[in-house]
Amino acid sequence: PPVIRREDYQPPAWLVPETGLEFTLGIDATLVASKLRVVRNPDGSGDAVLRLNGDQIVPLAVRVDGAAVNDWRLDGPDLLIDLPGAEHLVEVETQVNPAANSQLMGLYASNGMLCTQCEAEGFRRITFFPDRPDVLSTYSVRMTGDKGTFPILLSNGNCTAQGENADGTHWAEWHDPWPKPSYLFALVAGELVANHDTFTTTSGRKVDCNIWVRPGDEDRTQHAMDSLIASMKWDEEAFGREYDLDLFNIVAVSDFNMGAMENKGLNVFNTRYVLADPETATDADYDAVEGVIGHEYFHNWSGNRITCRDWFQLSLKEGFTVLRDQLFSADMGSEAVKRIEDVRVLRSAQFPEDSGPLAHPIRPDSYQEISNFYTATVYNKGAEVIRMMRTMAGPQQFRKGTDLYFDRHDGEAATCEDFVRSMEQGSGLDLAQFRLWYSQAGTPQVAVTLKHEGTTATLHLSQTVPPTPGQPEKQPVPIPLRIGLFDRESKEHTGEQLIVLTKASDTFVFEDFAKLPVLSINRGFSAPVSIEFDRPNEDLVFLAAHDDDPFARYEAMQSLVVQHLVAAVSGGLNDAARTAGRAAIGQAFAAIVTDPALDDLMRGELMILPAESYLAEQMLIADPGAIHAEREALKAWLGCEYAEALGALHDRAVGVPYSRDAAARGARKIKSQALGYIAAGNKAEGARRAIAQYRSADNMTDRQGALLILSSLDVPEREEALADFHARYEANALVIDKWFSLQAGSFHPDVLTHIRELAGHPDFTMTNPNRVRALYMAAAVNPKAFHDESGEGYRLIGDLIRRLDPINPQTAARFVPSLGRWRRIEPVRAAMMREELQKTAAEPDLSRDVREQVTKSLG
Ligand code: B3K
Ligand code: ZN
Repeated sequence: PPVIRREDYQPPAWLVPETGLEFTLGIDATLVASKLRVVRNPDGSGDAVLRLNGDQIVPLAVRVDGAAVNDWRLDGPDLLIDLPGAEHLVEVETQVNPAANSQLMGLYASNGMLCTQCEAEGFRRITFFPDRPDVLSTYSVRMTGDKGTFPILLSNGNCTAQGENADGTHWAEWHDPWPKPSYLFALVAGELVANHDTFTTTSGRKVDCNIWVRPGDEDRTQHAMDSLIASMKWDEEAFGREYDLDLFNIVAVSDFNMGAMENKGLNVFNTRYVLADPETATDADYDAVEGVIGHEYFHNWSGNRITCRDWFQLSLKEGFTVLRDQLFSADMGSEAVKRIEDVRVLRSAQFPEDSGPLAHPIRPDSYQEISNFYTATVYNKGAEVIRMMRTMAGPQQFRKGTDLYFDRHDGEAATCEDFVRSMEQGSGLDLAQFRLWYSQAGTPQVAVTLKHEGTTATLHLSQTVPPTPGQPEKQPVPIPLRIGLFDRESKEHTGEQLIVLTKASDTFVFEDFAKLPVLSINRGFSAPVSIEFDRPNEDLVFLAAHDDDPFARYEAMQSLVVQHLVAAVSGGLNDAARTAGRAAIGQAFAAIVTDPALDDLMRGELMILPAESYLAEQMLIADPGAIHAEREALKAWLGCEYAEALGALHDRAVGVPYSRDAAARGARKIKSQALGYIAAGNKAEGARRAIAQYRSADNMTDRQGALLILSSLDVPEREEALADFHARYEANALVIDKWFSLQAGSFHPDVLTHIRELAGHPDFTMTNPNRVRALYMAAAVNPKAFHDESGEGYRLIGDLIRRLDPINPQTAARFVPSLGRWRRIEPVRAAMMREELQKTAAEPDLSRDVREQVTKSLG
């Protein structure tokens, strides 16, 4: 497959200022007639040929300026038309089969309704068009369909007219006044009901807000509506961005490849990020709904009003919008907890990407299939890169930078460079060297030493950016580090400072320290780097108990555990060292469990042990079996050693009645955390408490929390609870997803057998991405299942990729990176992982999506 390169960008030869689309809707045959006003781009190549992209469609009729023409031709999937003049009206008719569209790109059927997904290149599966983000057009849409099947007809912008025909069909016309790229087009038709509310913008525009769902689901939409209205208000206050249409529609669909899509005025969502009530959604689900609703809404400015020039600039909208949704969620809840969660996601999803065969800069240089670049690097590291600018500039200067960016590029298809330049000029930062963060892949490593002599503390920092595919040599990047130096006696620091490491290595001197201070570094995770700092356990215990930066406190606890487990796994711990290490961890853990000054949400966060994938990341070659065993052993030791305190914590939390306030959510969080440790330390006691919690639960957080514990235990209560859960929620697909996922994610000794049985369960289907992810993604990220020494876990995922690829290549490709980690895994497992990749590579009709990921993973 051809490689598309950033450096080859050419402006479009033709522009399409206006687009008219007429749909005659049918579940298995929809007719699409387009009317494109095309004009030669004065900044284009002057090419007389109009290239309209297509994908698995054929032109049924082609007209230019009203007359049928024959001098068109196909170039692979694309339609080429020779155009003599500077401006023409081009009309093309085509037909698609939504019911047969299992890829869920373009126009497809879900649950009897019709919907679209066009980003990145799905529009070309609906009609022929210059399907690239720098061709902006105003869209007028007319659709006609059976009134019974499609009572609701929606598209972007405003509904301008509607009516009924004598034959039982009806029609609607929609017009979107804002020019947009084709990837933001959307159409939805089907039986839907709305939760309706209004929001009045700061300048007085009254916006009708609708959350559309299938009849029966409307009672679970209030949280989504509240989140939408909160987002609209927040963006006005935090970024000065106001909504720009009189209507904002969100539609929930159950078959969807990712989370949601920011189509102009008509966001399409995966049901899992819309529907929530206490009975069926966990606290984490509530947070995810709020975060994703915010994210898609914020795209209206960072993505839609200013879009991307080409797909290499994806992080321009995604990284920035992730940062915006992170700041929003932080403002809606606990800033400290949100920051810790965001870092956990980055470390478990992005760090492995950065250190593996698929590593790429946040602004990639090339791709074969753009769908493969909707990654944690482009999204989450992209957000971290913009967050660093904010840290260096300060929030006020940063806002000047974003204001200038929005002002200057409104209505344009922009580049990452445009953003950086606006930020530079608006905020006053010099970002010359900082631009390397856009072009270099890999997580920088910062080695730290702190020395003390007389009254001087000397901090020495040195950085290396590891080589990544295609980038053997790296330059130093600017690394903003928030630091604090703590006096051991007073337990206070001398004031936080921001230092920026710009060179390969540098020294920073601090005066007036009678003794060696305790260094708190990368506070708030001010830079997305990994810190290498060898220091005594007592310093980490000190910070875990006293650091006033909540992230740093969490980090100290994590480092304490990471240091210990890495040493244990590498066989570097004698009995004495093991005992000393556990004692230090225990001391910090006990302080966390009992500290009356901590709120429970934060306590719950601090109690979480580092993920096995993050531990593996710390080792050049990891032995997943040993990591799992050591981590579980530590958990059991903590559970045993602190049984009493954990029991008391669980009892206290059980006594807090359900509500959505922070205290009650905190109680539920520590309830599940405590239960996990108790069960690890004492199976019978864990089972006893878990089944009691399960039976008395009046909300999904508690019920799922208890079931999660039970599903890992080999006890009779396990089957009882799982059967009850299934029977209770049979009719609710999102909850049945949980039922699949918690079993596939469990540490039960027979987890692989369970997964195999679940794959044959009547509720399992390969055509619904939520269900596929519920079973197989849970398995792929479950170290016990995936890395089972038999290799069964690798075969499971390999088989899945090969079976899913012909149905839904985009979703299939998402499973490849887990196998692609083989180079960092011990040789016996590595060989089995590689074998699955090779077996996949040998398939003759692999999609471009899977082909690219597999080839790079083997390469
Ligand atoms: N922009 C979409 C992602 C589309 C993914 C296409 N493969 C959702 C989002 O990031 O908001
Ligand atoms: Zn996004």
